[in-house]
Amino acid sequence: MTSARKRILAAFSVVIGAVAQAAAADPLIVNADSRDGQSLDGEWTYSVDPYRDGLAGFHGGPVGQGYARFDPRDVDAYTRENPSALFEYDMRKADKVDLPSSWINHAPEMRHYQGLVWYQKIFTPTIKKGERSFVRLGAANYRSYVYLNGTKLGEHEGGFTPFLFEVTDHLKPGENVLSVGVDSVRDETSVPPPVTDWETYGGITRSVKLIQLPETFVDDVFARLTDADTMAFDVQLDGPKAAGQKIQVSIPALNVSLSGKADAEGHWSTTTNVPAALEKWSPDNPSLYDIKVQSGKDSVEDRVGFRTIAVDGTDILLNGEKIFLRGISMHEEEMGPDPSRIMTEEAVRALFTEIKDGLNGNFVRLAHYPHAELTTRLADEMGLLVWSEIPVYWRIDWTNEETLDAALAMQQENILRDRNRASIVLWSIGNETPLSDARNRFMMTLADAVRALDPTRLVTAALLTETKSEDGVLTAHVDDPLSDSLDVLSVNTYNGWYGSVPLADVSEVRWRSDHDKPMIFSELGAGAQKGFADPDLMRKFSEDYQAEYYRETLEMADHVPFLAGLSPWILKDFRSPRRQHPVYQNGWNRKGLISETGERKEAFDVLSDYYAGRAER
Ligand code: GCB
Repeated sequence: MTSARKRILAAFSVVIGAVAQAAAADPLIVNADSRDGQSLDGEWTYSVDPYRDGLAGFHGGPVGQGYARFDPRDVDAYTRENPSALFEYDMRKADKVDLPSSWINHAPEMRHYQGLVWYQKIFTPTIKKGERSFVRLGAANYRSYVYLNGTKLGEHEGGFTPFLFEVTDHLKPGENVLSVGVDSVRDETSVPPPVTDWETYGGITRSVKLIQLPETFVDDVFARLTDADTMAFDVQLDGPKAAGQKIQVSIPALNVSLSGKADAEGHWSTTTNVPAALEKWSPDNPSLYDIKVQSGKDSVEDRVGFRTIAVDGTDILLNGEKIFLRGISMHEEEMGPDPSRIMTEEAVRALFTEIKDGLNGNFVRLAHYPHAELTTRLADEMGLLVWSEIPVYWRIDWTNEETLDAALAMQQENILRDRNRASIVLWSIGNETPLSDARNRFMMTLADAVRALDPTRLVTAALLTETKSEDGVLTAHVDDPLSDSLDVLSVNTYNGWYGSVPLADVSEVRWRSDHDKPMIFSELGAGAQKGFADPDLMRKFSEDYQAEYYRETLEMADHVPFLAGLSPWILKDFRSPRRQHPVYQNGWNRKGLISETGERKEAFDVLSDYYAGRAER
């Protein structure tokens, strides 16, 4: 376990006012995008290192000088002065690329590369005396090794959450060299494991930023409703003057202005009555408020919505009222023939508009890992309820403590990044995990950790069920032992596509649950290649089959009394290396309701009409 990870996990034991704080961990820098500093996006150079020579010598000893791609030296200038020196790389002369972006589109030969790639960025910072500086990476997939001017800052495991290092003492005036080795290869102990059903997208896939802050700064803010009448704020300061420093929270549009003092740990919690003027956030009225938290020389601003989410028996209640989640699942992949996970605002807006306006949806499942911060911010702004998930997927190494640590760390990084997003209503702790005692223990630990960090949202996981004949009726029984630890039961169901239930029988399947809890169909779906019409034979992969599958399955959904929503699989065809049918797939999972370029398939209208009807009920 890295020392950074140990510090992160230590944070779980620091519980103040029932909400775990990031106090004991490295600084978090909430709402980092809004902070002063310098973008390190744009031009970088890169060099592949398939034998990982930049991590160790070939006999296992220290890295040889000739292979140390994290070394900031100008190799060309050095060899002019030292003609006998041997270097087998030169980062300054290496190919240039624009980051953030997965490397799969850097060059044709990178398309299927899995392994270590070194990146280098040369930049000149503006150093302000007395300020602290941090290098923050929004995400790099999967394991990162970060160096500044040849000094190792640290490592990070996990492809979808932000991490940062303080560089106050490492920056120098003039040219600085940031080097990042990113290794996309995962092993059996990783989260997710090596086998998934999506493209790995190795590389630095989210923005890199040099953040500059006063010596003592506002590190974390958690603003939310704890019940219909109470607005609560937790603020965490970081720095030598944190203890006892004054803190002010204001929301001008609501006339909220609160102040207090940080305790010895730099923490302050406060509550106030919900102002009468508050318009609660909902998909129909996604009202956001400017909030400012000021302390000493620092202030941080955000736009935050306030709402409650709860369950009552088999219902989900948003702001106290029953809501049916009209959703769809989505991978983090932009539309177009050749995506490389560049999630610009335009790219996310295009996908969300298809959900909101095209499908009449109010909900999106961001599968199967934390998506970009920009994405959850746009969900806040556009009015989509969000399911946010960590990649505890399929065959996890349940008995391995380090695997559990990795999952806990990812979950913490995700929740602390996003717990001010009103759109997020469900934290999912995993997807389709095979039953065992070890799995139950692992997942229950995750559920407890979610509640310690954020007791204001619902915990769920996508579960598996079997459909069997009971007294001559096809019956699916929700009996996963994890159910007791979840607020909302979610089930992936593919009768009519996978398994032996014929499509014509799907609408007859009955659902039975041992729990008085809401259930969501977190997945259902069938593949179709856009343009393949087959009305007579109705073969799989035809648009006709997919549309019929939706009609049958939605009819089944209508007979489930405890169903509180759906997020069918999936909005858009997405890249998946395990899908290689040469006629229909060619590396794409075809269960999208739109093709990879955004063309709607027949089933799109089936779901859109169904949701229009559901919205009326
Ligand atoms: C599932 C998985 C999802 C797959 C999907 C499929 O159950 O959760 O990741 O992509 O099925 O298409 O088979």
